[in-house]
Parts: sequence; structure tokens; C-alpha cells
Amino acid sequence: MIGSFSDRNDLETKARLILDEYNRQSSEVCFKSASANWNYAVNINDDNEKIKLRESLENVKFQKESWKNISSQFKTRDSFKDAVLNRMFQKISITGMSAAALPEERLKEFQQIKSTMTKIYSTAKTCAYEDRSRCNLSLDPDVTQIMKESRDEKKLRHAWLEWHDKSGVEIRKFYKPYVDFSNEIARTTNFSDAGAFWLREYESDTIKEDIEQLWQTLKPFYQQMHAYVRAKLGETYKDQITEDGLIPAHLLGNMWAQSWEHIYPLVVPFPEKASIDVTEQMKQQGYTPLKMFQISDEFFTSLGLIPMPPEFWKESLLEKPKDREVVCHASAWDFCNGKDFRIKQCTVVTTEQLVTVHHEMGHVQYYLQYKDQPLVFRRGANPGFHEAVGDTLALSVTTPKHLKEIGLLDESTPTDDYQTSINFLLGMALKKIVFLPFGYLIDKYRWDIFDGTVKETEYNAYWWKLRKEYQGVKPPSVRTEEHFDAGAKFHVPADVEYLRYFVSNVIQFQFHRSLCKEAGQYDAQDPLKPLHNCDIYRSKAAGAKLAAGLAMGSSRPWPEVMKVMTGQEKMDASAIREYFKPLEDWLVLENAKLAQTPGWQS
Ligand code: X8Z
Ligand code: ZN
Repeated sequence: MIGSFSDRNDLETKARLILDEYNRQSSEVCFKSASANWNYAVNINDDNEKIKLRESLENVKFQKESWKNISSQFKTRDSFKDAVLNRMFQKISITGMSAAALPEERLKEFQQIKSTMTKIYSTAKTCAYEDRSRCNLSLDPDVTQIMKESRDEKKLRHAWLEWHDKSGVEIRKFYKPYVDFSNEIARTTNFSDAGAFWLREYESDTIKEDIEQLWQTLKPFYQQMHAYVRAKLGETYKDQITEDGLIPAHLLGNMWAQSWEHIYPLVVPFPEKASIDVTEQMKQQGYTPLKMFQISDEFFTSLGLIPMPPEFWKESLLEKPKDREVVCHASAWDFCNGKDFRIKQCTVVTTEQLVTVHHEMGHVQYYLQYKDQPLVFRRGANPGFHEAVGDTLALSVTTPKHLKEIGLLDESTPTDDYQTSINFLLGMALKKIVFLPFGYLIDKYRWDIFDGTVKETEYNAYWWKLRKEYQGVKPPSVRTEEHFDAGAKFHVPADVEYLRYFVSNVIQFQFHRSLCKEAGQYDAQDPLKPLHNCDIYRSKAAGAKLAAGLAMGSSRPWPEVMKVMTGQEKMDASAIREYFKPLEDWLVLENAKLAQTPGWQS
């Protein structure tokens, strides 16, 4: 007995040594591959693409070899006494097995397919509505701006169709091979398909059911928003709203109809009351992208969180360069060396992008908080946690109270009255509530492709089936199987799981509620301290609570991390419902007045 006990201790000591070495080496390999990826993303050209592909191949090879080596020494990998060791082994084994799934030549092919899809997406150009021979419009900022600002139905339709033709259509032929490769890797790693492989990060057998239940809880509210916006849009676009009750997807201020905040002026409940779009103020005050990041950094540090290091300010790319192609879709980078952290964002000076700045800074804050964990644990507790950090802070930043505090809203603007609150909450719901069905359907779509339910011949029909069913939107004209409209959304060609954003949209309100309590800014019993008015600015107590969860990385299952941050162990919709309660009540009455029945024919 004693002998076997000490054998086990010896084994654990040996395992720790081996993992330390693995950790050191894999951080180096990760640094090299992240650097090559970065160089390509900020300067798309053939040479940089080659280097990027070479380095990512090296990374995969390293993972494969390491796992071969480690697994040959430890047959007993699930039976260490130390739960942390077991967890590390389990994570490395998945990385190792998936790295070994494809022979080198096929792996190269897979990497190339993914790279080509992102390149098509990031470099696509569309032709102008006014002059069809001028074909130099990029998604960021040109087409995005048209979708946001134009109220000319024909121009919007043109921009929408152009983008879907120049991105999605071109990407379509690569998607089926991508699906097959992804599934092959997942299956060799003992998952049923690539959808199940993605979902492993939520560490729950009931994740799909849990998400469906959250959606069912929030769906009636979404339908009220949909009905109200549809009625209001009917006033601007008279012949566009028809019997079926579906809203044409090109009229909602955003290419994917995933956030409707830009049509706020068309749907504002009380136009004579204050609005919280402070874009004009930012411009008047000479805001620059850099200033937006500084403002965000100041908010983080006011909570006692970690300031961005000098390397961040030196190396980040905060504006779109004029002389080369870049991947404009915003992202935050961890170079795995504990020193280099960067953001890449083609920032424009708007309120919406101020929120995106906080979103990205939230990712970097997470990286900074868990930088001393072993590499395998330098991840979000689950992918939704990573997306939720910056958004949680932004819930405070965009309150009228805070905007006044930082001088973006005039002190004398009345903001505490009922009507202004409804305006404010409607603006927030145009982002947060409206996003939910979109955040859900992107992966529902891909799960059903990965598991074989949906065939290649139905890729586009199924996309629109879900868009109609969940979002209640329809395309501006007939779509066919020549099109691939899902491919016109970044995360599909870029191979990025999307459920994370749905999860984030729910849990960020749980985080907000908990931090607001901690900051003494919210009291469920006190009508003068509603959740939507809370600003945690300068609360060291709130910051400490957040940091305690972030610093854990993925070293523990996420319910434990959530418990540290909120006292709750489950995702639940009560916080988001509570935040929006006055608006939901108002919408029900308003829709009745407008004789609007929520719902549509899908
Ligand atoms: O992709 C992003 C971030 C980078 S993680 C800019 N977001 C999703 C999107 O743009 O579709 C943030 C909100 C949802
Ligand atoms: Zn993000």
C-alpha cells in the first residue's frame, strides 16, 4: 500500500516536471505562430501568408510530438490525485490528438482553405450604387457606413447584394471541404463532429438544452422588439413591410441585422427626449481612436484592474492603414509570452465603436489577469466569459450617468425621467436583445451542417430558414444555392465558434448585476438604483471581484468561476430580464396601441 502511494507521488512529481517543460516550450512555439499570424493580419500578402501557414504547421507538429511523448510516459493520466494535473492532461490530450488527426499534406490543405476563405472575406471589394464601375468599396468602413446611414431602400439593397456576392458567393466552394476536414479532426479526437468539438469548451452535457431554454425565456421579449421596430420601419419604408410580418434584412442598419442600433432615430420612442448616441460629441471634442483606447484603459484602471503595458501601446494597430490590406474585423491578441498583448481594430470614432474598444480591451484584461497560469489554462472559463468582460464594463460606460461624468453628455441634460430611461433602454435593446437570435442561429446553422443534418445542396436554403424562424428577417431578393449568405459573416469563413456571443450577452448582465451590488450602485429594493443606471466606475471592490474570476482562467470548470464572480453557478436570464423590465412592460402596451401582434410567418 505504502509503496503504491509513494509511486503515485513520484509519478505526479515527474508529471509536473514534464508539464513545466511542455508549458515553457509550447509558449515559445505559440509566440512564434502568433507573431506570424499577426504579421499577416496587419499586412495581407503572399509572403506573409506563407510564413503564417508554415508557423501554424510547426505549432501543430509540436503539439503532436509533445503529446506522443507525454502520453507514452503516462498511461494513467486520469488518475492523478491532483485534480489540476488531471485537468491539464485532459486539455493537452485534446490539443495533441487533434494535432495528430491529419497527415501533414492534408493538414496543409486544410490550413490553406481556411486562409483563403478569410482572405476573400477581408479583401473583398464592392461596387458603388451611384457608379457601378467604381468597385473599390471595402466592408470597413465604406459598406458598413452605407448600411448604417443610408435610408434609401434601393441603395441599401444594392450594398447588401454586392457584399453577399463578393464575399459569400466566392467562399461557397471552399465550405464543404472545410466542413469535411473539420469533422475529420473532431472525430479522430473522439468527438462526434466539429460542432461537438466546439461545444466541449462549455464542459456540460446539457449545453444545447440550456441555451435553447435561455432563448425560449427571452424570445417573447425579442418578438415584442421585432413587432415594435417593424411597425416603426413601416413608416419610413412604406411598401417594404408586408403580410408575412418579416422585416427585410437590409433595412436594419447593419449588414447582418445582428444589431439594430443604427436605426434608433427611426424608432425612438420619445424623440423630444435625450438620446445616448454621443458620436457627435466625440467628433466635436476631437476624439481619436487612440483617445478611445485611453478612455477605456482609464475605466479599467479606475477599478484597480491592470493597465495596458507599454508593448500594447507600441505595437497595437488601432486604425486602418491606407497602404495595405488588413483583416479589419476587430481582435485582441495574446502572444503567449506574458509580455506582448495587442489589439487590431480599424477604429472609427463612433459610440458603437467605443463599445467595441471596451469589448477588445476586456479580452486583453483577461489575458493580463491569467498570464501566470500554465498555458493550457490561459483561456476563458468558457468562450462566453471572454466575450463578456469588456461588454460588462461597457454596460457602465454607456449609462447617461457615466457619459456625463466623462463629458460626453451635457451635465444639464435630464436623464433620470421615465421617458429618457425608455429611450435609453430601447437603444440598449437594439443591441443586446436583438442580437440574441442571431447569436444563437449562427452555430445552430453550423451544428446542423457538421452533424450531416444539412447537406451542401441546402446550405443557403437552410440559412434563410433559420434567419426567418429565429430573427424574423428575410432577404432583399430571391436567394438560391449559388449564394452562400452565411459566408458573408466573418466568423463563418474565419472558423470562429459563435455561441460565445450568445452566452456573453446573457452572462454579462449577471456579471453587471453582481459587480453593481459590490459597488453599492444597485439595490433590487430601491427604485432609485435600477440595474440599468448602475455605473461601477472607480469601484475597487467591483474590480477585485471581477479580477478574482478572471485570474482563474480555465483552471477550474466555469460554474466555479461564475460562483466567484456572481455567487451563481448557472447562466440565467433573470439579470437581463430585470435590466430591461421597464422597457418590456412599455413595449407590450405600445404594441397593443399600435395594434401590432408579435410574431411572423416563417
Ligand atoms: O466579433 C466580435 C468582436 C471580436 S471577438 C469584434 N463580435 C461579434 C461580431 O462582431 O459579430 C462582438 C459582438 C459579436
Ligand atoms: Zn470578442
